[in-house]
Amino acid sequence: MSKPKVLQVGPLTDRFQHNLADRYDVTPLWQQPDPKTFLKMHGAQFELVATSARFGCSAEQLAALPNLKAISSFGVGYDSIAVDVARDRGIGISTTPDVLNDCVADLAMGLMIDTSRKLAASERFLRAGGWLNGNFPLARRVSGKRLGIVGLGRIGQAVVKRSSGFDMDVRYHNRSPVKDSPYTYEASLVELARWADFLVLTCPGGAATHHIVNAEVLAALGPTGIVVNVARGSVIDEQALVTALQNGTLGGAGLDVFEAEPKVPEALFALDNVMLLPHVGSATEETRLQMEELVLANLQAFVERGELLTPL
Ligand code: 8YV
Repeated sequence: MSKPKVLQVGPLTDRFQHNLADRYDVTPLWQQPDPKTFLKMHGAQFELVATSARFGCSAEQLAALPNLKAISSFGVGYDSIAVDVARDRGIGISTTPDVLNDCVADLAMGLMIDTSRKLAASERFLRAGGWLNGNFPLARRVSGKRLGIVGLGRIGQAVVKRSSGFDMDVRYHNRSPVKDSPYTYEASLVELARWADFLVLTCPGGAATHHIVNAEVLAALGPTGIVVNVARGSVIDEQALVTALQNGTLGGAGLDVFEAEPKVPEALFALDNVMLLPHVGSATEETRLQMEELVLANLQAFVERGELLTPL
C-alpha cells in the first residue's frame, strides 16, 4: 500500500523527519528550490500538512492547497497558522498542548528567579574577577511576592502551581474570568501590573494580544517590577520595553521570546537587568520527544479515523 502524502512546511529534528518518512510520503517544502512555485504547481496533491508553531501555514499557502484536510502542528502556539481560513474550509488543525506545560512553566520560574536574584549577572561578575574587588550588589527576594499572570490557561496554571511553593499571592488577567478559579481576576492589565511584582506572560500570541504589554503597563509595573515573557514576542511592545529598561522605569525582564526571532534588539545586550533566552521554553529532550510523538499521533488518528487527537 502506498504511504499517504504529507507536506512538511519547515524542518524539525532528524529523529522526527525519520519517523515521519517511515510512515508517510513526505515532501519537504523548505527544500524545494522555489517553494511558492512548487506549491502552485503541486499543492493539490496534499491532504495533510505537518508544520510547527515556528513555520505555521499561511493563508497564501492554504490557497495553494485546495484539497487540504488536516494540519498537524508541533508546538502549542497557532499564531503562525491562518486559523480562520482553515476553519472556514473545514480543515482540521491540531497542536501539541499539555505535554509542554511543565517545561515552559519551569522556565518561567527560572526567569523569575534569575531576574530577581541576578544569577547570570552575578556569575558574569564572578567570572570577570569582580568578586576579588568586592561583593556583588544586593538583589531582590522572590518568595512571598505578588505574581500577575497574563493568560491563565494551561501554562499559566502550571506557573501558579509552582508559585505556591514560593508563597506568592496570585492574580490574573484574561479576556474574561476563568470559571471556578480561586484567584482574583483583574479586568485591567494596567491595574494588574500596578499590583504585581512579577508580570508573567503565558497568553497566546496573535492579533488579540498584540502589544497589550505597552509603555503604560510597563510603567505601572514600575522600577522594581519584572516582566517575564514565555508567550510570544508580539505580546510586548519591544521598543517600549527597551526604553523602560534603559531608563530604569522597569526593574527587569526575563525574555524567552522576541518580536523578530531570531533577532534580538542589540540594546538589550548591554543591560544587566535582563535575561535573554533563545526561545527554549519547551526545548528539553523529554518534552520535545512528546511533542514529536503527538504530531505523529494526530496524523495517524486523522488518516485512520478522520479525527485529530488534540484539535484546536
Ligand atoms: C515550540 C512554542 O517549540 O509551542 C510553542 O508554541 O513556541 C515552542 O514550544 C516552537 O515554537 C516550535 O516551533
